[in-house]
Amino acid sequence: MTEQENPVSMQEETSEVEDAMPNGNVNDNDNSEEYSARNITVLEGLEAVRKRPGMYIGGTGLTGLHHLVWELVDNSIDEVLAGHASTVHVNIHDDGSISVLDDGRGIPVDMHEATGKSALEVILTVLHSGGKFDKNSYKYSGGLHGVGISVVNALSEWLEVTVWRDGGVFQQSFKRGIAVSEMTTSEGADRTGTKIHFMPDAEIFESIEFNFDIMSKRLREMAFLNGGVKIVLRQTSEQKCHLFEYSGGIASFVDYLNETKNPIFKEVVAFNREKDGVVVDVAMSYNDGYAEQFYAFVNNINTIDGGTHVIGFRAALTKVFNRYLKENPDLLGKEKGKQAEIKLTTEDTREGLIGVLSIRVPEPQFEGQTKGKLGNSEVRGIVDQIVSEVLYDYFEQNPLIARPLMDKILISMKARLAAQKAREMTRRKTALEGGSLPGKLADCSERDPARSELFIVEGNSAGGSAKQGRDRRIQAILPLRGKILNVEKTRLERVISSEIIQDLINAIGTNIGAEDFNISKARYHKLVIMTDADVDGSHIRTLLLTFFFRYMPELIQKGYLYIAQPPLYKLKKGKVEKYAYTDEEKDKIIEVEFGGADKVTMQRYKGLGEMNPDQLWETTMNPESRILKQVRADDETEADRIFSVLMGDKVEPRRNFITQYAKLVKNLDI
Ligand code: 0RA
Repeated sequence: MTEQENPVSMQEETSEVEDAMPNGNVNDNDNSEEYSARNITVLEGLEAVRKRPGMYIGGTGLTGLHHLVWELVDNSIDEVLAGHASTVHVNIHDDGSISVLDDGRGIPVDMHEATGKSALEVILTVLHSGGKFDKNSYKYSGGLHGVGISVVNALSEWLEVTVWRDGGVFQQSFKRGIAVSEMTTSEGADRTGTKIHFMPDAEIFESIEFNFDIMSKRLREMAFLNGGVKIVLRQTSEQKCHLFEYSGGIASFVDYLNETKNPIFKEVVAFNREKDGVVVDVAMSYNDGYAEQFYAFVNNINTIDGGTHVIGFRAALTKVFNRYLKENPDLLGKEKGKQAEIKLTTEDTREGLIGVLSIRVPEPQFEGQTKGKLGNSEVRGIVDQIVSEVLYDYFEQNPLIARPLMDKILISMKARLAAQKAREMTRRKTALEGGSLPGKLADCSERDPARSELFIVEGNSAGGSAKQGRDRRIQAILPLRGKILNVEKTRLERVISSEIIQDLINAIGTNIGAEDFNISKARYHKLVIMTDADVDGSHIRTLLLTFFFRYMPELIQKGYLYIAQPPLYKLKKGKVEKYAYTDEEKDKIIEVEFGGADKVTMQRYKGLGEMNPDQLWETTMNPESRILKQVRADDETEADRIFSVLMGDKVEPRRNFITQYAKLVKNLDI
């Protein structure tokens, strides 16, 4: 794996072109001449795109904006996959514009006799220009991908294209999709390739600011999914540069995810097969943890809601392990006799699994609200068959991998059965006692979850203040005594037998676990973690976040989880009292509001318990004046790595992480 921060060379590869065409300086000659028939087609196409951008790029928010880049990068990656290019450079320029450069063959520039236009201009201006020049007509295209460069052009305030081909340099400029110059030609190109440099149109997008981290994450993913492609992302203004190149493809992806885990076997199991036009690529590994991390892609698009390919994969996995067990009953040891009763479920085969499934389907149907789910029914059987066959053969030929893995899966099965028993007991207890709200919970009177808040409060004394200070109509308080379990190092059966965790689960009402978790049973739509502003408090907060991330991730995705921000200081001068939530704010209040430190008294709050109920209400709980930070996990892969590193049991990555990010650690969990 090669990823570098700020490598030595920050040179722009094509500086001579940059100089010849300064950013944004496009020749402004809005054509007033009569449009010929061909231009009308162009205009109609552009208008359609500008009128309903959502139909082409999914929306005009951050996702839609970044879609412009993915569209261009897809085209360049195709050129690499076809064997004509090696590298794709993506630059975020100082003015916020983007360029995508490749060293491929260059977009064709030959003139069409009939229209008097170059192929280049047609590709850039005609929607779905089709035919010979439309590479998308025969590639595997995904959801909104492959809509064409013309869509990017239509949604750009300006766009400049440069092609190096046949020893010449060809350039043309556009404004909002319309050519504002003829294609220019000059001699003396010593390379081939294509560069597209554009400024998104602020009239179309809610914001035109690109996000380096979003781009880095997706480009890394693209480099994994298209092994061998080299992608360089640069942002000169920030001196940032990431280089992604993974010759091992998705097996490298699994290696990357494994960095923070203890794999059961070193080798990543990886294979690639094709059947009925569907290409199936699998890479997988197991570790000694309990969480599953599984990513599924269709035509390079992350299918976060799964679909037929994932169903096929899971069915195959369960089948293969059950079959292997049947053929190798000695694995059961003393319980050999019970073989007939033992049936592994899909849950058993998913504990500690790190897997990437990447398939290519000629005509994918994406379903669901966010189009994150594959619907093609034929895919299920194809994936099932390929994975069953290949994986079973692999296990037969590699008993040194298969046997320890089977041992692990049998342990998972036993844990599942034990947890099931424990849950049944809890359910029975619940039924007997008629409702299982924890005794420590001071509930609110409101019954509508959308208007109810639960404060999860560290320590009993702070819990007492919170109970007295709260708005009892809408705010419930659950005090936690002591530290909660580190769920990263504990398996489910112990997690759910912990009293603190049971209180938490019962108060929230959703239950946990793949089968039992039910978001619609959430009793509050705001869960607020309120801990002291000291080391212990931040540890408890991280433990709680780990629990929510691992066992109730949907709460985070729905935006239900928050962190309270109690003030750090109380400042007083005469009768005037002020609260400061940061050190900067403290300095500012002293300077600006109190006119200097003279006669100012300052109290530093170390714990919530130091505030009386009124103060706690006013500073931290009152919806009118409080500050809450919403917990978000935009990048699940990164969040998983961070929790594994901080809470898992591998010391080395934690040490590296903490040294690397020492300054940032206080902001980690927001
Ligand atoms: C159509 C035909 C050919 C290449 C391309 C398009 C092409 C498009 C893009 C977009 C970004 N980079 C690109 N590189 C190439 C083939 C031309 C030939 O036969 O030489």
